[in-house]
Amino acid sequence: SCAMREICTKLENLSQEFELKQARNPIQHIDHRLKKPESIRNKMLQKNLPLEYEVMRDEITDIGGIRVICSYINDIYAISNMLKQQDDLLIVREKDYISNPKKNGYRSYHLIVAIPIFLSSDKQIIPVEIQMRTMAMDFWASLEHQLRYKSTASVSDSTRMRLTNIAEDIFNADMEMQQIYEEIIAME
Ligand code: 0O2
Repeated sequence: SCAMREICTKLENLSQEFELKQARNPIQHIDHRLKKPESIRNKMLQKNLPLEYEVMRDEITDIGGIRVICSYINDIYAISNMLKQQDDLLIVREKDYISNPKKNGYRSYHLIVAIPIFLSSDKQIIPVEIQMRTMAMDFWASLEHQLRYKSTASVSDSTRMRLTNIAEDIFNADMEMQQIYEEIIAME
């Protein structure tokens, strides 16, 4: 939670700077959550990992999770590049599910960063997962998460296909909005 707080502060600083310098803020909002012990346990079991503290510390990199909701797709890459330039952050992993969506249609940009946390007697390097997506991608992912991803009930192939098609439509809408925005900016 310390690591998550530090990264949230970094994102809030960027957001405030944008607010001051530019006519619009590419960050719509920032959410964060700490993964519940039950979810950590389930994830370790799913990955066939032994339920040991050291294994959890090394393998589960999204105990602290931050979600950054952006206006346009290009904003996501802009924010991610800014974070990558911060030299106290270590980039552990980058997963671009926007350019390479998951088979079910899931789109989002994931960055796992690690940050040093200074405790009373030692320094720990703690990972945090940052998920960045547009408002439209977030709408899909939030509902799909409830409907299918976490559900034990089986979902038919045709329902899966419908969800994938909606994700594709949403991506096309995001691209179109981005284009409209760029056209309007170019006219100013
Ligand atoms: P929760 O409840 O959101 O925390 P890997 O690192 O590749 O071994 P991992 O960590 O599953 O495995 O990586 P991945 O695929 O990048 O997924 C990380 C998180 O992205 C998930 O965390 C979800 O939050 C989100 N996510 C991934 N795939 C989907 C998807 O198909 N639909 C939705 N709605 N969200 C997805 P958790 O821990 O699985 O779940």
